[in-house]
Amino acid sequence: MIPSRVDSLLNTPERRRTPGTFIVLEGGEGSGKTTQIKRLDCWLAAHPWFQILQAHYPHAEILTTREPGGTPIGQAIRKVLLDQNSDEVMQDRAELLLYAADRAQHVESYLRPALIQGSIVLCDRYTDSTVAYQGYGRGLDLGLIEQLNAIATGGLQSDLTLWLDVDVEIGLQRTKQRGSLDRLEQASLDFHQRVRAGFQVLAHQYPKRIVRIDASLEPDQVAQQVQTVVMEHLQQWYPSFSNP
Ligand code: T5A
Repeated sequence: MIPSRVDSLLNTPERRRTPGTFIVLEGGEGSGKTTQIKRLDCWLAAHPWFQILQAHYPHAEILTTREPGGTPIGQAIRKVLLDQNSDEVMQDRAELLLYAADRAQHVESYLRPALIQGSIVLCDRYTDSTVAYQGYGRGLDLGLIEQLNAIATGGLQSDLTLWLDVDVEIGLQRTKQRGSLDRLEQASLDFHQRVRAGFQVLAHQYPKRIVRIDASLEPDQVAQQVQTVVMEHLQQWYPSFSNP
């Protein structure tokens, strides 16, 4: 079969053209992504491996960001997307396009420049969230989403995606305990079950890029799994930095 233009865009070995490393945390509501990104940031910054990276790339930093809302324009889009008090019902395709607009802005103005200067970028959600939420959750056409993701990212894929997997009801319970729920968190249990099933399909489809993490455990145990997987990958990507 001749690969489509979208296939060739998505298969671009983008990370080979940038010295940095792009790690994404994905998962359903309350899966602990924000908690684990903060921990991973601190752990990497204190790791001797990072000193070696900085010796090679003096401008390299460890940066954390998120979607939606990783840029000032993205923050305005995030407000519209998550507003639970709006009287107007947001249409599914409008929702999809807003996530794509946020991503296009994020990739060009923040992610790509950071990766070019050698940074390690830790991102809370990326393209797989759109497939899981708007594709499997809302039922929008997966081919359309794939095309839109390719346009929004210009082919920039994560080097590694950690899928923090937890039972939907446990995740939602965690978010409820934290306070009021946003527009997406208020969606039905069925919706969130379909989102989880979507992440399962993606992890099965892309076993090299997406690694499942058991996020039902205590935060320390989840962090331990995350660190193990990240270090294994860093050693593969930067073999000359091994055993610092
Ligand atoms: N979305 C996003 C789409 O529909 N399409 C897209 O393309 C994209 C990019 C984003 C929403 O947008 C949707 C998905 C989302 O609905 P958000 O506010 O960024 O909105 O929502 P989340 O990413 O889901 O962020 P949350 O903060 O709700 O969840 P996290 O980050 O996964 O969880 P965290 O770390 O904040 O933890 C939640 C609570 O659980 C506790 C924490 O202390 C906290 O109170 N906790 C644990 N408790 C027990 N055990 C553990 N292991 C725990 N880890 C954390």
